[in-house]
Amino acid sequence: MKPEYIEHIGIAVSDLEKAIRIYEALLGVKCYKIEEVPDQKVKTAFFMVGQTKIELLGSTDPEGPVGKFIEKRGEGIHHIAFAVKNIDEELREAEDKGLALIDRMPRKGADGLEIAFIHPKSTGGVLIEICGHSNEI
Ligand code: CMX
Repeated sequence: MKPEYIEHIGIAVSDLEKAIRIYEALLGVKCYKIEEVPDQKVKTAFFMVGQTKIELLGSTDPEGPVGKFIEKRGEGIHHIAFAVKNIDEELREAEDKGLALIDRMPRKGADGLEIAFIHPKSTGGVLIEICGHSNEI
């Protein structure tokens, strides 16, 4: 994979409003966007830290990926997302290298990005997201 930079770090939280207040105090910046992603069963809140975002993930459904994660493992770091130039090429390359793709094709994620996930069982227990490069921020 040829990651350009860490696009965001996703953090699973059980109370999104409370977590927004904590991260605004911690980072000294305001949350710049709150967005629900029905497909992922999450409500997200974003902060900019340099070129990297912190993405707080509140679950909207206990059976969704973040709801199940919090139920099993509690709050905490949920995934690391890398920005790449060509997401289709990166997915093909990751599969050729034996990584377990959750998504064989990119899908629409939060903040206008094309995203795809790689299973934590093939990456040392860390859920990896790859994102189409964004020049917007
Ligand atoms: N990081 C590390 N391990 C994780 C994990 C995560 N984020 N989520 C689940 N796991 C582990 C579980 O602890 C469990 O481990 P054990 O087998 O050792 O108990 C194993 O993976 C299976 O967990 P599960 O609860 O049965 O969950 P599923 O297999 O049904 O799904 C996963 C796991 C990763 C495939 C699913 O969560 C997924 O597809 N994730 C990608 C989508 C996503 O996370 N969306 C939310 C973010 C959206 C956004 O950023 O916009």
